[in-house]
Amino acid sequence: HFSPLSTLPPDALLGLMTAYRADERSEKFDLGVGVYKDEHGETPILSAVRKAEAKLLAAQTTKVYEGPRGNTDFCAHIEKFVFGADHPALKENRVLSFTAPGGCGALFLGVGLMRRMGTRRVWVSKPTWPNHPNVVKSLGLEVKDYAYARDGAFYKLGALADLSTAEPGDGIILQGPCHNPTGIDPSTDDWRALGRLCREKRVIALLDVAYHGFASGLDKDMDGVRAFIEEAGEALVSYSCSKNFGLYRERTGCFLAIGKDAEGIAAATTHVADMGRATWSMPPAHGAGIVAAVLDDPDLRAEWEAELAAMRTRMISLRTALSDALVSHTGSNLLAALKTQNGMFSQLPISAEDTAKAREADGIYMPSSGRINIAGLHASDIPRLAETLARYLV
Ligand code: PLP
Ligand code: TYF
Repeated sequence: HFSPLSTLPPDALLGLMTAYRADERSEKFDLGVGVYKDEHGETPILSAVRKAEAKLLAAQTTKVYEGPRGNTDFCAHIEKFVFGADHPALKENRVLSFTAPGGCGALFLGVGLMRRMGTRRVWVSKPTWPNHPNVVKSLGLEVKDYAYARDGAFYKLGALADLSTAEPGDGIILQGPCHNPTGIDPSTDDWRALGRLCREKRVIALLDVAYHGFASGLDKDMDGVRAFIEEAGEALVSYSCSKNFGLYRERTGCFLAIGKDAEGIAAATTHVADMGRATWSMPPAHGAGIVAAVLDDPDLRAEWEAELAAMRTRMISLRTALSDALVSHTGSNLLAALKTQNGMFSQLPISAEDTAKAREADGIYMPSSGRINIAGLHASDIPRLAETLARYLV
């Protein structure tokens, strides 16, 4: 009975993770799946998270359902993170927020809501994180792509030219700070231009924020998103706590929307609740409870912010060292752009064929797109890695 199904190719990144673990060579480099690692090559539980979790477990009296929005205290914190604590829309009932199972659960709600609003096509950046087109297609919508990067920087003219052909009612996914896979982010002015375009063309945007705090800092990282919202007047937002709270497997995310009037948001709320009910019924509680416990307690919050800053600083220093080493080996200034990029990822100018060679011959694990996860490196790896990689980049 299952015979009509063809076999799908495995998820490239998850396959790479398994292959890296199975590789018995003593010298190997993991530039694959996007998880943060510390200088010991581990992805530890943040200390603020551990303490909040202990508090939560000690105080918890029941496991009964929280309700369709999940943890509303958590939701209120994420609203402030994204829109800013003083945003008038918060008081005017022009926002909605739901706890979701990870950033991906929130993405699913966002694209699902677009679909219910009549969207048939959704624009994604070229390149983008493969799960964006995956979610769009799984909901039966058509994927369109817009130019995104050129010479290591945001290609504003190309993006705006492609998007000028958008039709009213189309959707677009834009990534918040630390674009996956390029690390290239639009400037605040670029975000404004994108917001104006969406308003003029009546394109509904889903802003995907998965790396809040990994670029420049908690407040600064939202400048672009907030500028976009100011121009566009409305937006959907998917927010992930997987990376910035290190809560990956707890599946902790938030879906938000901001609109022009309370009526529209009230109606949208019923649809988001309906989609949640039809899929997971109620969102998971544990991760959201931890985040709320961290953010509710000034000491834990300060501790988390310091841990987040340490992750960010480490990534920036690895980025700088890798970029300098690659420039000195290749003589190519293109690789200097790595330093201007944000977050865990950058994309190297390498062919898919050479990524396979680098893996087989040199134990360098990266997906065929040439995306590298800089946060997977040790500082001591960089001289050897850069020397080996450079052979493929010149
Ligand atoms: N969006 C982007 C661009 C991502 O890179 C990720 C990464 O993991 C997510 C969303 C959502 O992650 P999760 O569902 O694990 O919270
Ligand atoms: O891009 C990454 O590496 C992370 C983790 O299907 C990830 O976002 C990778 C693949 C996937 C889900 C998450």
